[in-house]
Order: sequence, then C-alpha cells, then structure tokens
Amino acid sequence: MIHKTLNDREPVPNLTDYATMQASFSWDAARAECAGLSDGGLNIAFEAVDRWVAAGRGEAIALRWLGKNGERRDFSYAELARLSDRFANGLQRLGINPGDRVCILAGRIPELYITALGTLKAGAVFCPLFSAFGPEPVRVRLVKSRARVLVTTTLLYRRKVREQRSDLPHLEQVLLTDSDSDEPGIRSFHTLLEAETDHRPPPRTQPEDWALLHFTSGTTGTPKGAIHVHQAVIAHRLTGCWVLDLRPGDIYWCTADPGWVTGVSYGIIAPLANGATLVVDEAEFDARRWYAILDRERVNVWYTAPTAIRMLMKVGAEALHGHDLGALRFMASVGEPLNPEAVTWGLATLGRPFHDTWWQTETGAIMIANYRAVDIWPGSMGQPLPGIEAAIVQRRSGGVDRLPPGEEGELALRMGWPSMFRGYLEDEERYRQCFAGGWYLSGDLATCDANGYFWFVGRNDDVIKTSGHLIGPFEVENVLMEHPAVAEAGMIGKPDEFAGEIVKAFVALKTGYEPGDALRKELLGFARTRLGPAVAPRELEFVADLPKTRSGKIMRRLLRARELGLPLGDVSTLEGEHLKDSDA
Ligand code: 6R9
Repeated sequence: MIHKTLNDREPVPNLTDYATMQASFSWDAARAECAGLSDGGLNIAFEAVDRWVAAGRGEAIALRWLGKNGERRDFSYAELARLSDRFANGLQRLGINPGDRVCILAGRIPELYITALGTLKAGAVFCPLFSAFGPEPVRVRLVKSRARVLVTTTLLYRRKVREQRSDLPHLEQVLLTDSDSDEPGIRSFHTLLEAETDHRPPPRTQPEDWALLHFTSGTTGTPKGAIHVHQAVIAHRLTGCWVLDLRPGDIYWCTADPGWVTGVSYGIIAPLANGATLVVDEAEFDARRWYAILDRERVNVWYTAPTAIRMLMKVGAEALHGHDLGALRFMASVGEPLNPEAVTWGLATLGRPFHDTWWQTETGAIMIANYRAVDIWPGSMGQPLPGIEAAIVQRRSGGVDRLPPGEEGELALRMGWPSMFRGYLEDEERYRQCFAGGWYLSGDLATCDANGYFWFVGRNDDVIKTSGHLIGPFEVENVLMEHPAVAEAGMIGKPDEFAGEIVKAFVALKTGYEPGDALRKELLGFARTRLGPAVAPRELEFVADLPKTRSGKIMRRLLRARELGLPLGDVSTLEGEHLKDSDA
C-alpha cells in the first residue's frame, strides 16, 4: 500500500476527507458550483469559458497549444470565448439548429477546441472523430450521426471523406481549417469566423439538452453513439476538482486525443470548467519531448494512460535526466488496467505515484478513482466518487444480485448521475440492455475488497482495448471480409507488453487462395488502408476455419483461449465440426 503522508497533502487537496464527503454528498450541491444560465439553463461551453470571463479572469490562459514543429500559441479565456462565439454565429448562419450534429475530424489543432466550444454554445451536438481512423470508420460514423457539418483539414478530407461524399446526403458543409477558398459544399473555417462578430447572447440550452455524441464499440453491430447532455458538466467540473485536484491557474496536461471521450471530458471540459490552463501537444508520444513539456511548461497536474506510462518505463530514467518535474503535484491514469509496477515506478522515478481512475464513454466522467489524499493499493482502480454508488453484481432476470466482497462479477453503478449517457443514437434496445433493477451495468468484470477498493478483472464481452482505444471486433472483421480472398475473419485482443492488447486477426481463406506471407501482408495493408492505423489488426494468422456456435457466431473467446494456451472453458454451444479442429 502507498500511504499518503501529511507532505502529500501540501497544498491542501480539494478533497481532503473522502469518507465525510461521501456521506454528505448531494448532486444539488455539486450543481450549485456551476455558474448556470439565467433561466435555469446550463451549457457546457459557458461553464468552461464564459463564466471565467464574467468573473474577471478573461486574461488567464485557457489553452496553450504546442505545435508539432515547435510553434507555441496561447489562447486566453476571453479569446476562446470570442472565437467560439464567432463559430456559434457561423453555425447559425449556415442554418444549423439546436440538436444538429457537428463532427470534427482533425488532430489536436486549435480549431478543434474552437469547434467544440462553439458547437456547444450553438446548442448543436459535438461529435469528435479520431484523426487516425481510416475512411471506413469515418464514413460509418458520419452516416450514423447524420452530421450536417464536418470540420476537418484539406488532407484528411481528401484522404478520408471526399470519395464517399455521395454516401453522405446529410453532410451539407465541410469546413476546412487550412483553406481560404470556398467551393460548393466546402468552405473555409477561418473565412467563416472572420465574417462573424464576437457578439452573441448567452447560450440557451437546458440541462437535459443533447451536447456530446461519442461513438464507442460493442462486440457486435456498428459503433454505438453514446449521447451526453449539458448537465454532464456538473460531473466534469466536480471530478476535475476532486479527482484531478484542479484549481484555477493550474497548468494541466491531458495526453488523450479528443477523438476519444477522455480527450473531451478531461482534455477540454473539466480543466476549463475548473479555470486551469490546458496544455495541448499536437505531436505524438515521444519520451524526451514529454519530459521536456512537463518540465518547461511547469505542469502541475498530468492525466495520461497506461500504454504511455509503460513506454516511459521502457525508455528508462535517462530520458528524464536534466528535467525538473518539481511543479508536478498530481498524476493520474485511465483507459486500461494500470499495472502495480507502473504505480510504484511513478513514485520511485517521478517522485509521485500514478493514481488510477476508471470510467467509460457511457459514464461520461470518472466514477472510480484513487484520490490525492487517500492511500493507494497499487493495482486497484480505487473507490467510487462521492455521489456514486458502485457494486459488483450478477445479472438475473428482472434485476441484479449484489455480490459480497472478494467475489468476481459485473461492475455496476446506481443510475442517476448527471454525466450518465442518455441513449445510444437510434438504438433504444442496446441502451435498455445496459440497465437492470436501477443499475447501469458496465460490461466490465471486477471485484471489490473489504475496504471498498475496486479491482479490474476483464471485460465480459469481446471488445479490444489497444493503447487505451476501444475497438469493436465486428467493425474490423467486416472490412477484412470485403477482401476477395477472405471467407471468414475473427478478431481478438492479444496481450501486449506495451499496448495492453493488440488487434489480432484470424482469417479463413476462400477456396483457391493459399495462405502465405505475401497474402498476409496484402490483407494487413488492405485493412490498414480502410480502417486506419488506430483500428487495423497488427497480426494476422491463417486458419482452416473459425470456431463458431451452432447459431453461426464466431467464438472469439475460444480463439483467444487458444492463442493464450488457456483452458477452452465451456464449449457446449460450439458447433460440432470445429471442436475437433481445436482439439487437434
Ligand atoms: C475512459 C475510457 C472504457 C473501458 C472500460 C474498461 C477500460 C477504463 C480502466 C479500464 C481497467 C481502468 N478501462 N479505465 N480498465 N482499469 N482504470 O477509457 O472510456 O474508451 O469507453 O473505455 O476501458 O474496460 O469499460 P472507453
């Protein structure tokens, strides 16, 4: 156990007494910490930027952007407020209505942050698409979201959208961040902004109005669009304060990309709603660059992911040499299991432990965490946020049974926190299946010990977490099946020392095709071109055929057990022929 001493409480943590706060918590009190709008309304962007301008902190730096080629640009809260007002005005001029979806496909560029905040001010729904997605995941999400506007760069537009534009009848406007000219259906982002004024009345959104759409993956079917509402900001602000220990003026760095939920909830909203300065690095992971940023920018609070921490561990302490991380007060991690060695490595090498936190796209904000003032059991995800009731349960018809400490079951949360997703877009049935007896069922398997600490065990479905990114096997299999040589394909997450898991494909070929290195390369390349590097399989193995249930579903669990040399478990539903294969 890592015991927190009085030294660790300097300066005094925002959450000093976990037990008392948990006992006395009310969401109404948390809501009262938000500025709110005059008519009982609530708006994420207003809480993130305008409230600070109104409070006289307009000149404080909201966003410090570090370009990949060494550029550096600061945006004050007042400047972000003005630019997002202009973008909101621009959307209105384009005829975008409240509830309409605005997608962004871009790397970590300043325009992304202006788009997010401006969209929210206009009452439209902000939907980020990861820039390392290939054309197919982009198309699927643009279709499903029915986006009317897409903000992107010329390069990403040409590579991933242009050829499919005819499949996207809802997409009226593409706004390019790096072009000055307008043509039919394509406009310049900056020309649009320049044509608008800074003036705009305060937003008019209500707490339950849709604000964010985050696509996430399940075992089957197309990606699910999880919907979040404006009052999610109550949980973003609260967790930013209590879990990340943010306070006005802090320098804060979240390394997650806004193409995923962490990069929006904690890479944009929570830090701004707490008045911090957000450091944004456009470049990809690089150990020396990262240490230099932590040092030079005097980062106080750092939120990152296990894959990155493991890569820093691999690079070794030399990369740290000559850097002073003395400004760092708090370090936290999310997205995949944080191994105990990573927690203690932080303490030994960087002088502070990493604090694991657990949450999901669906929960919108951190639900279980290790806190600055609370002792850590390395390997544990920590304890529920005050205001959140978490339990380990087993589903039964019509409800759930709570399991006693130490028993493995599904991690569940009592419904009713403000950042809980309000639906999967056009998928009422899948949404309903997430709930039973007043609980939200996470799909994660975990245990809870006698001290109330939660421990992650695994997923109870087939989704793959690679470098912290959630990948649905079905989306990958579908694309591989489009190749003329492929009869069947099944994906698994294969354990990997750094990425947690990598996507591995098993492929059965059509008659007339022979397995071999050339075909393997071709198939991996085919998948990479369509899906993009973030989603495509890294390994591919040819098999005679895939194990399937009698109803024809691929048993990925069995593929994974075979890959790992584990016992095959219950194979009673397995189709007869394939059992022989797996025994062979
Ligand atoms: C925020 C985010 C959610 C899934 C979740 C779980 C895994 C997240 C974790 C963790 C072990 C942690 N996960 N945090 N597993 N320890 N601290 O990552 O959202 O992309 O929706 O993924 O990630 O399996 O169910 P999302």
